[in-house]
Amino acid sequence: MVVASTDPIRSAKIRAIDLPIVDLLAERTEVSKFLVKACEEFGFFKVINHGVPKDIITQMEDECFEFFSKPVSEKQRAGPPNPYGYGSKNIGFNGDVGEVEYLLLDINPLSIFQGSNTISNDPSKFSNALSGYVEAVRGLACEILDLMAEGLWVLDTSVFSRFIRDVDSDSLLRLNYYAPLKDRDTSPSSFHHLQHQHHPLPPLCYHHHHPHNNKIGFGEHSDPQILTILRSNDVGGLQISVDDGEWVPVSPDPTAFCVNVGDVLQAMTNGRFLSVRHRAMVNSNKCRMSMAYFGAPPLHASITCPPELIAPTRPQRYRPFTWAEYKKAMYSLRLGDSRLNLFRLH
Ligand code: GA4
Repeated sequence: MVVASTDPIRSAKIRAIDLPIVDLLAERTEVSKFLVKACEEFGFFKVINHGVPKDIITQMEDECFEFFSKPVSEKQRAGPPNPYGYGSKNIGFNGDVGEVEYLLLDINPLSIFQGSNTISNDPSKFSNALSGYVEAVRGLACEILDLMAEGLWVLDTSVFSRFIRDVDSDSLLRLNYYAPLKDRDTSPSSFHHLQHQHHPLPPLCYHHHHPHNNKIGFGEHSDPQILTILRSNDVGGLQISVDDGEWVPVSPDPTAFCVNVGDVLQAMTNGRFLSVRHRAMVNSNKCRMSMAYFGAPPLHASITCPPELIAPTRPQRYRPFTWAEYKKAMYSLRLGDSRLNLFRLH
């Protein structure tokens, strides 16, 4: 991949549309302008030269793989996900299902170690990997949010990042594991798709051919929080919904982070940035692993948009609300329901 430092936004072909690629080493004002454009047009972009050290990512991914490789009965010790913990197939509390196993992690520094007892045989190794990863992606999220505020000409450039820097931030980390369907083969004949071959294979990870598999791993939804920073292995599956209702696949890139706008950021930008619907499909042959950091406000933070983003031609679109109120709405609805519309003024 050629990196042109003067051109922070470049194009990666993903069949029908080009997903913006933001190079964080490019010139700051250029980066902020392009970030705004990407968020207004797509709500999704990839970030390269993000500064998160490779070993921090690898350590967390190794822990993730180790966990999902365990026997189900052991994984279940870390469940059910209410709201944190291990879950399989059931998503949320209102009957949503998907072909996915996941671990929802409370990343409050005080809870990190506690929670890791049921997740890992070496809880301090797990919690060290987790806190290192979370600290790095939180830093990246803050940097991106500050750049966005600059690009929007908002005077207080920390309006967005302040929430996720707050010690009471309700941010979380989600680890997802999408095993290829129907693959209960006993011969681990082909597993070159796995990045960490030194690990024992998880039970459902064997290579098989199901060319026309379009099972949904995690159904369509928008992310409720401020910003999502997603890292996946080299296996595709993420799709985003574009204007015309078409689903567009996002090509996997383990060296980049895929970033998307959440509902709260759409509200805080008075609807300028889009919280776009997306979903994850199960790959027919390979295991997909992803790690999503969701940057969220503290429960009692009041969510409003800065005055600079309101104009006679763009009146205030959402009423102020707290994150606690928003969470209540999100847990009472189905995964695919639109929550932000409940807070629309007109
Ligand atoms: C979608 C984004 C995050 O993965 C998540 C999900 C959460 C969950 O899995 O518990 C929710 C979903 C997500 C939105 C609506 C509710 C809550 C499942 C669900 C049906 C962790 C989050 O914050 O909201």
